[in-house]
Amino acid sequence: MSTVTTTFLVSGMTCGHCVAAVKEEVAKLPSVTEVEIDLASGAVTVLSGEALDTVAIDAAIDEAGYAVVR
Ligand SMILES: [Cu+2]
Repeated sequence: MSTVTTTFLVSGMTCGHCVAAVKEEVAKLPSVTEVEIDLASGAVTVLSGEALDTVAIDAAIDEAGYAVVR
């Protein structure tokens, strides 16, 4: 199985709780195997078995209470 790496920026995260909330929602997306988040920059790196749907990513981040920077 190949691994797809998706990176994007999330605004509004200020502490470890924010990171955990975003991580939890992103981890629910189909085929996601790993989620790395850098709190300082807001950079989110997601490893998944299939390409992730941009709309689904936006919805997941929105669900967590934050916004993707586009
Ligand atoms: Cu927080």
